[in-house]
Amino acid sequence: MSTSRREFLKKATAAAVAPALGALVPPASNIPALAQESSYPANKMSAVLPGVVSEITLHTPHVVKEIAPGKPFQIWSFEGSAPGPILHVKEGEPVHFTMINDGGMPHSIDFHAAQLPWDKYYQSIAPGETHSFDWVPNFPGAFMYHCGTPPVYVHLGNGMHGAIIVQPKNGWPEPAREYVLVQSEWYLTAEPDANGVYYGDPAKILQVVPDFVVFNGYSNQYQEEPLVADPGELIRIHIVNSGPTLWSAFHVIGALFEATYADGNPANWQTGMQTVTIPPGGGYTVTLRIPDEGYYPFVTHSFAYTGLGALGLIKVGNPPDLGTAVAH
Ligand SMILES: [Cu+2]
Repeated sequence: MSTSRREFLKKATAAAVAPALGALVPPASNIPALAQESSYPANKMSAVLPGVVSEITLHTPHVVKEIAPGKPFQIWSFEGSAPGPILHVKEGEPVHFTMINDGGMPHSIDFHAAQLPWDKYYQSIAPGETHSFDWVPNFPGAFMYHCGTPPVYVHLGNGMHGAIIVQPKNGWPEPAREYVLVQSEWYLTAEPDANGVYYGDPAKILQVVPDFVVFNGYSNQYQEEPLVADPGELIRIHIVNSGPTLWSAFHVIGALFEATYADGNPANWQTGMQTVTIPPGGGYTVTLRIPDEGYYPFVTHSFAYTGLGALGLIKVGNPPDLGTAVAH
């Protein structure tokens, strides 16, 4: 298939899906009007859980990427995206970590999965400096990592956060299709600069008036590119809430969670849950098995925020185009 044909189909699918979902969550009035298409790359990422590593290197470049259609934003990043890369390590296995500050201002690291003295390991390093240490993840789970340089809410609000998944020593009882979602908020300056670029607005972060609430950094990105699964297949989703401030009420429309694990630890098991509460700075792992083919939206069920970009889809099997299904 040609690129233009593929692009056309992608846009056509998105256009067909959008009205149906629009009825579900009317856009909130404080979403800024869409600007012209920009030439900046989209801050999108795969939600698929990557393989386990024992070496982690994080650079801290400041980059401009679109965080929603027509909304280029200056991100303070780990490795050029926000959230930073999904990290996956194993319980009990040593991790060698290196941070290289190429961001033009002090930055730091804080691994929620680690047990380390803050005054020694989590201090800011200056631009041009490198910081390295070894640590061992002693608890399995879905954890946040972030820059902890003051003011922390500004470094978080500008994108310096991510998920580190610690695989249980003995693995999970059953293999599954595994995804990782990081929920976070974006707070934009009222106007872009001369190049059309928006910046983080510290006052709005403190007032908690987000322009976007998103999964993995980009508004509604999994409507166009849904997570996929087969009917009856076990799906395991690790969710981290990076905030900076809002709670997540994670819910999958049309499904129930077979198992839920607070902070992603297999010991924290519950069953039959409909919605899980994830605090800022916390995580959850949920499993579900969806019997019937179709589209299953996942949201934060905190509905003042759902329409700000916190709605994705799980596509189970090969259902007909959603727009067509609704239209007929
Ligand atoms: Cu920082």
